[in-house]
Amino acid sequence: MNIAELSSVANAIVARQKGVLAADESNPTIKKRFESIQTESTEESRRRYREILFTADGIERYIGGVILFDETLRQSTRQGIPFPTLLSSRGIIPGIKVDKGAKALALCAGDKVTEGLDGLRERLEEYRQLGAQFAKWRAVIDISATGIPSAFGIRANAHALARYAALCQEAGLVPIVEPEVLMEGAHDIERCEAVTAQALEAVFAELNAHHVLFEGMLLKPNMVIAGMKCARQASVQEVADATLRCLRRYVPAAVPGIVFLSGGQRAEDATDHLNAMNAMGPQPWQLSFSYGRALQAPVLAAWQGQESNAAAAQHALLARCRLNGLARDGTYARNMEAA
Ligand code: 5MM
Repeated sequence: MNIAELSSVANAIVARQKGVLAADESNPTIKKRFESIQTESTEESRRRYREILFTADGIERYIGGVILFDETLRQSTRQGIPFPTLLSSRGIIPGIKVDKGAKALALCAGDKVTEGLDGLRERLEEYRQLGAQFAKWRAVIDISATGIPSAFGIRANAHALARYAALCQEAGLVPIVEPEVLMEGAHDIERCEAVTAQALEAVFAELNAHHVLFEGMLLKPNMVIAGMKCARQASVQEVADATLRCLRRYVPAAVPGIVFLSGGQRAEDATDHLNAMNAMGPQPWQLSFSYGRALQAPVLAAWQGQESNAAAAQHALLARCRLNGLARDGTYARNMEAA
């Protein structure tokens, strides 16, 4: 493991004003996204859509890394330039989603655990040769029903995340560690904070036990937020306060960056929340974004699967990236949305 290299890649991804574009939708997920714009999901439509994203002018100012799906890492532009080569040439670091999704945890009704550890060492070697410099693994923690997650469910996911992270560092890839407490459900913000705290505590204990170097990783957590169906939605400042309180308690200062997922928040809300946290002054870690839907929803809406809309889609992506770049500095304001 080259500590200096890992730490330099992790820091480059969260350099000033920069964050991550999560474009690692698995085929079932991208199919759903395309269905929302009446577009068929084929290998070529997925390739073209990702090409539109990755060739958008100016995004390199705000995007330090892009997370790719296995298929996308192997695809190329129309001119035959492999996507990882294209991204690297623009100063954007290519990354790869390496988990194989969340499955039911045996004998633990309602809990899920993310799979993908078998053969991971060999896959990481191949991904590195294909140009990936970082990886991502997502654990899914559902809190929509009583009794879940169980303490064991949290531990099983934390253990898997730590085994993945150690394998990544051994292979010279920066692990993005993503324990996602889902927004689905009617739970209040207090319950989200309690479960997020439990998850982060377990994750960092396992990372430590597995000798993972905190300086050479990034954390991708949920924000602390009320469930989508909760009658009382917290204010922007309440979300910022609760999220920072929780992170300060459980995330070591040695971690270079925290790159939030958006989890189904509206794009403007995800930007607003990130901005509010950065406006609260310097923190031990960079506070940034690794948004999927909150960066891409406006792009899909502009694109509609039509080649004639490609430029508009790229414009929408750059606009969203720029606003999140401002939120990295705490200088975003809602009235900039119309500009
Ligand atoms: C982009 O979506 C990622 C892959 O999802 P699936 O494995 O379900 O297809 C997802 O892991 C994503 O990176 C994070 O959830 C962040 O995306 P959001 O949309 O929550 O910002």
